[in-house]
Order: sequence, then structure tokens, then C-alpha cells
Amino acid sequence: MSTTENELRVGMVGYAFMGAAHSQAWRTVNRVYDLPARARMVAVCGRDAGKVAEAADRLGWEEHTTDWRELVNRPDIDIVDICTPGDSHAEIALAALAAGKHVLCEKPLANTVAEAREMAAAAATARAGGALSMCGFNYRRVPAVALMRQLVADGRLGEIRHVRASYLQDWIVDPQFPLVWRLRKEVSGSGALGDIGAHIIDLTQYVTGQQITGVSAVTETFVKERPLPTESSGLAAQADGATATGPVTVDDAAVFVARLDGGALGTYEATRFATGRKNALRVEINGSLGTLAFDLERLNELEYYDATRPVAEQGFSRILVTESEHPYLSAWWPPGHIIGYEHSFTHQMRDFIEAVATGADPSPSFAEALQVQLVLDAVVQSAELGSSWTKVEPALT
Ligand code: SOE
Repeated sequence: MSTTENELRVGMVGYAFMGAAHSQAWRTVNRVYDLPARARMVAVCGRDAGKVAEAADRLGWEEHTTDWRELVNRPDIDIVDICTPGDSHAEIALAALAAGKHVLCEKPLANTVAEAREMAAAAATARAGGALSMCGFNYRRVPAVALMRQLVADGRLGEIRHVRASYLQDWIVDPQFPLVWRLRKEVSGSGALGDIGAHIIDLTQYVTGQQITGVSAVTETFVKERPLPTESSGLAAQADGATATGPVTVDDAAVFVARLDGGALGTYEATRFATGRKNALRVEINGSLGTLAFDLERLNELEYYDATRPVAEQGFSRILVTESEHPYLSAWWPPGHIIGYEHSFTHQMRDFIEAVATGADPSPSFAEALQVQLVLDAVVQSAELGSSWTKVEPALT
């Protein structure tokens, strides 16, 4: 550990939605888990001096700055946490890794495969010098999801035949919703595909231990022109009331079928146009011996169908994932006392701190996140070619 004794000093870049989620997790993690090192929230960085000062105060950071280069080169920073839009992930991560920092980067890893490849290569080089890196696919850290992976790995579903995943939102159904950064390709890389499709790609590969090898996809941008936004650019942004508009340059929805390398067939749907579905992530895995299903809106539960039971007793059962035997939960509440969305980030910080403090490789690594990026890229290519079957390039060439 390149730290002061038992302390990991964190510098975070970006402080909007994900920055707030990460801050809460950094604040909480040492109060809940007994870890080999304590996270200390040293400094937060943002472009606007006034706003970042307010954010530092509100989110619990000791200091603030508008200069991310200065932040990533500070000798008193051990971990750089990147919570900015995708267009700056590569630049910040590469500089932080070159400065010997451990790096946690929000998903998707980058806006292009070329950037993701460079980041994965830099992470491998930095690893040799002791710097670790991880991509923030937080839903892996929902206890029910981690349990699902354990049950699949234990062979409880037998041969995996189907992977069925959807991530549905509706925050841009209104054509008057403004052209925020998530709808501009030069900032976000892609639309629903990279923002939420990346989550279900990672999550299904994590749970099944299988990788997507090829896809056939359709994508659509239903509303092609939107009013320009006011200064606020979050998920609850307002149009500025003027008549000026701009083009939407990303997908609103992406739907694809896939083959996985263990023989499973996958169906995937990521959309911001599922009216009424606010943040609905569902994954179902069907195997020769049973089925497991997860629904983020009921994240403390797992549905399980055990086809090995006597026929007269078969049926879907509900596992309430709140026992201290379940992943991550021994440090939280007594059985039956549920947890929520923000806990997935606390668990993410727990795993990252543990890895950094012990020198173990954290997961998902930048190499794993590059593989997700390659799937995203295959989806885009397939859709552009009229859904033609597109193989996922190997991550290692
Ligand atoms: C917006 O679509 C968003 O905040 C994603 O960027 C997050 O990754 C997802 O967890 C919730 O929705």
C-alpha cells in the first residue's frame, strides 16, 4: 500500500449523480465494514469553482479543486475515483495511472474501444508497479446478484440455456425533455446502450461466467431533435424555454440477441422509452436444472425455481436475501431488514479498498470492462449493418 499507515486517501473527479452516490459510499464504508484500511475523502474536483465548493461541503470532502491534473498528481492522494461523463474517462484514468494512483472509473469504461484498449493496457502496466484499477459496475454488488452468481457457479441451474435481460427507463419519453449530455454522442459515447445496456451485459456475464461472442442488434432514436437544456443537465433537467433545438446523436433504445461462449442464448433490451419503467433492471437465467430471476425493484429478493425437487413440490420460491450468510450482508442489519440502491456502491468501495489494501486484483478490471466495450461496439456495428450477425472482437489481440 502506498498510503499513510492504514489510510487510503481518495480524490474524486465529478460530483453529480454518480459522484454523490460514490461520496455516500466512501463516507459509509468504514463505518460498516472492518477493513484493513480506512478511506479518507481528501478532495473533490469539478469545473465550476463555486459549485465544487458547495459539493465538497454537502458530500463530505475535505478540499476541492477545479484542476483534475493537479488532483491526480497530488502525493497525498492514493485513489482517484472518476465520476465524470465518458468523454473524460480515458484522459483522467491514463494520467492517474501514470502518476501511480489506484483508479476506480465509472461505467462504461470509455466512449470508444480504442480508448478502452489504451486504458486496459495502461492498467496492466500500472499493475506491475502496484497500482490497481477497477470499473464501477455497481449492480454486481447487490447481494442478491452476488448470490445468483454463487448459485450458478455451484451448478444449481445446470447447463445455462437462456439469459434474458432488460434495463428499462423512461426519463426521456417526453419529446420536450432537453438535449442533456447523455444524449450527445461526443460526450456520452452512446445512449441507452452504453449507459444502461452496459450494466446488463456486465451483470449477465458476471452471473453466468459466460461471455458474449456475437450479436444481432437493432437500435433506434425515436426523438431526433430536442430543445437545448438549461444549465442543469441531470436526469431531471428542464428545457431552457427558448425555441433552439439540437440533434440527438445517440440511441434511445437498443435491442439485441446474443450467443454466449458457454452455449447460452441471450436476449437484451436497453431503453429510455419504456413508459412507466423508471429504473427497471431484470435478469432471468434458465438452466437445465432450474431458473433464477432478479428484479432491481425488489433487490432484496431472488426468484428460484428448482427443477430437481419432486414434481409435486416444484414452483417458484422467493429467497429473501437479507441473511448474514448472504454476500455483503453480515455487516448490515438483522435478517429481514432490507437494503437499497446506495448499498451497492458501499459494497463496491468495500471490495476496492480490500483489494488495494491487500494487493489483490479487483474485479471488474479494466480488461473486463474493455470486453464489455467490445460487446457495445459489436451491437453498434450490427445495428448499422441492418442487424447482421457481428462477432465480438477478442479483448486480447
Ligand atoms: C442514468 O441512466 C443512470 O444513472 C445510469 O447512468 C446509472 O449507471 C444507472 O445505475 C441508473 O441510471
